[in-house]
Amino acid sequence: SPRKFPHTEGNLNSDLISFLMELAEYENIVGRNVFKSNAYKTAASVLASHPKRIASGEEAAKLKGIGKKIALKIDEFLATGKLEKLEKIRGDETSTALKELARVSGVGPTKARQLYDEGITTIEQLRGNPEKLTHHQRIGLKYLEEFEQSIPRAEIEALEGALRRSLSALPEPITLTICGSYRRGKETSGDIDVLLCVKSSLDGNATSTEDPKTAKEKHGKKFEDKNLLSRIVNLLEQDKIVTDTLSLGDTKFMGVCRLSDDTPHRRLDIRLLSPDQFHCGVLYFTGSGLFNKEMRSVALSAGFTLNEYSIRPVGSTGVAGEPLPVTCERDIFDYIGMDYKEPHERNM
Ligand code: DCP
Ligand code: MG
Ligand code: MN
Repeated sequence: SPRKFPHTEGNLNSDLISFLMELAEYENIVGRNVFKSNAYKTAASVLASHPKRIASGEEAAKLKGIGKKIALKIDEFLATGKLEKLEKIRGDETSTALKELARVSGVGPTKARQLYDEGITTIEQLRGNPEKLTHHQRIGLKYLEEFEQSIPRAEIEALEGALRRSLSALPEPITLTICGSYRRGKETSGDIDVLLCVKSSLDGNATSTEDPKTAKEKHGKKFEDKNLLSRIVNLLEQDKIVTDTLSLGDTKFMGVCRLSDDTPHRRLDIRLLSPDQFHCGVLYFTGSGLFNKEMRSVALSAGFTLNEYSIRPVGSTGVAGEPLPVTCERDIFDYIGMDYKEPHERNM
């Protein structure tokens, strides 16, 4: 999602949270070290939900998710009002260029470095060299400023109505759930995450010449109508909701949408799931990313493996078994012995 820094205004530790998020961004884009980046993000999220002002590194280190190295940085910041490491990073031309290039949707740390090595250091230069970019990255460049604007909740509500009206023209019944930060109750979002659920024609309706059981084993749980998602996207294009496609597969769409001519273009993600995958899909797609990471590790400790499609027991041999039946999100929490958390309690 395009916004890199969470809303921290008014938080008691907002100054600490923002330097940690700046370090997280640096480790991700410049350092290309996801582990270090996640450590800073986790520390920032821990402080964001801490009810008191942190007075020392020692006090911070008592919190789960904040280690010694970060505690030392907190001490330095509290004593001097800045961080030597960040001052250097801010003055470094390479870091500045890489971060600038990574503003473009589809340009990750590796692509940014590659462009930089080819002498591209600014967005302006990128605009002059579109041949260096993929289709996704060109669209990202085209809507750069629009994608960086956060989306008010009311706009997503209106879009939800428009999507439902549009989808009602399809012959098959389809359920729509908007997930992501919107479902977690956030007042603004970076993009729109739509989960669609359609009854797979593989259960029951065996019109294919291939034995359904064989087909399922071969392809996993997929839709017989492979064109369903592209039919959906066509419909949304006709109805002037979808304006561009970044990528389109059988079950995943990444693209661009717009509520009206008076609102900015917005990033839209759509996933199409079968009913047996729906609740694991909603859980995953609701996030937050850090919450998912935490929940997956609780699941593993309890002997389960959890992903966006299913929860499966892990046997003593380490081999995952068959997906367990799931009738609601709560079932997944129950399996792994975790207290149920409402979506708005998953904002870590
Ligand atoms: N997700 C995840 N791990 C990732 C990316 C995504 O677990 N690496 C899951 C959790 C996210 C959800 O997908 O909440 C949607 O991803 P987004 O990037 O759209 O993130 P959010 O919707 O949470 O925030 P934003 O408002 O920035 O879009
Ligand atoms: Mg989102
Ligand atoms: Mn998204």
